[in-house]
Amino acid sequence: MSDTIFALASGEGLCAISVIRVSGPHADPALRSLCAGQPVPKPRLVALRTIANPTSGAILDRCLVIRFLAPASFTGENGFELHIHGGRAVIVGVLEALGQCADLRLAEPGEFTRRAFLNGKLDLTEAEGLADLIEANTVAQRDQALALAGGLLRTRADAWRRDILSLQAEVEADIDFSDEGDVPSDVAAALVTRIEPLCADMEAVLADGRRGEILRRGFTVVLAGAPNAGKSSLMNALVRRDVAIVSSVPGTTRDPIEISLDLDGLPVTLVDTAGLREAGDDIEKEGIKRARARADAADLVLWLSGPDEVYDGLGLLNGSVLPILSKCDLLPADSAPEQKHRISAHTGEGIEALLGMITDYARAALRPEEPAIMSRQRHRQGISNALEALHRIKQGLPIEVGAEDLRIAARSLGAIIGLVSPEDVLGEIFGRFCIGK
Ligand SMILES: Nc1nc2c(ncn2[C@@H]2O[C@H](COP(=O)(O)OP(=O)(O)O)[C@@H](O)[C@H]2O)c(=O)[nH]1
Ligand SMILES: [Mg+2]
Repeated sequence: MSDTIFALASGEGLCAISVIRVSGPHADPALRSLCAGQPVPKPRLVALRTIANPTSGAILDRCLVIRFLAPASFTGENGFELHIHGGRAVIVGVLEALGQCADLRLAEPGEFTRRAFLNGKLDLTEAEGLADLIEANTVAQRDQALALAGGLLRTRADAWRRDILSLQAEVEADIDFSDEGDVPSDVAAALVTRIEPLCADMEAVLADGRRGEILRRGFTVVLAGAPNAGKSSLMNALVRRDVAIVSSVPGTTRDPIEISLDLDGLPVTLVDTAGLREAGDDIEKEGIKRARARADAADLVLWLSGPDEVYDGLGLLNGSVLPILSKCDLLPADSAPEQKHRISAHTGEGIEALLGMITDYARAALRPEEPAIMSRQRHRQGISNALEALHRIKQGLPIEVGAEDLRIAARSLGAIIGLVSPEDVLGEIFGRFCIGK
């Protein structure tokens, strides 16, 4: 029998109502001792109850209670929720009282969702979708999390897996009964043709430019250029508040500074870096090294150079680079326009337009109108492993080897949805949840 767990499910800090959830076989006795002398609420109906400490009898709150009976609950176990007043003393009092109830203990991070998974209430991808939903900061992240939590990847992976399992059954029957003539003997020959559409389907899903993963972490825009090019000033102008150090001393910004923005529902992370140039002291060298690493990993680099700039490090960078002419207020009004986007952090010229351009780049990379099927490396790995096994079959190995590869492919897809999930994989996934989820 599993432990009965409890936790504060709502956030810390001043709030009107806080939610405490309890799940496990001893939930009902605990509820009875908290609401001593009052009727036990009917399952799934909200009831108003006075909660008291079972040991001291001290009244803790008058609050709403919802009781759940297994299996009709989030975790699939017996449980209840208390919607108490949000004061610190109320929360602490109720948590203490629960701790005094027999066989109850504080939940570990993600333990409620882990139980829901173990009780078959949701699969691993749906659990990950819930974790993403809790962390979603922008509309596009929320939409993707809802799609994952709603079974978008599970449905797809499961359909592939079923197709592969039925092929596997045919192939194994063909191996077992090949002398008896009661199964089609051309199964082996047909196998390669039949896995072809599966391979094509998986390849199409894998060729997504990792947009689901980028959407989860945010589209990263790195501001790069020589020291004094105006990167930190531009960062401040873009976020409209003083977040980065603006200074006329070259090499001031030594550590990358990150700001997360919501641009039209898209998560965008701006990174201000140390200027890229030759040398300086050791600390600056390290800053430049980090700046280079960030620029190489960026989804988009804004390469800044001022009107008087001679150093052009554009060639140093890989990937998408948007060249920017900074400090354009220093140019005479009649100067010939360069083939660069002109901005001035001082006058604000070109800043709105630049935000629009960044948003367009992010939208093109993330394509938020259509939810991504994969949003984690784990998902990509599972599909790639399955695909690799199917590709081996196409090399025309003996049918017994083909049967084993089908088994590997099915198992890799099963791992995505959590049909085969080693303890360390589960620990890794659920350990990242917050306590109370
Ligand atoms: N005239 C003018 N000066 C600027 C502009 N942006 C930055 N500066 C100046 O250029 C110097 C370096 O700016 P900073 O943002 O620290 O550059 P960074 O080293 O690239 O981060 C500072 O003296 C800023 O005041 C601008 O748009 N116009
Ligand atoms: Mg700077």
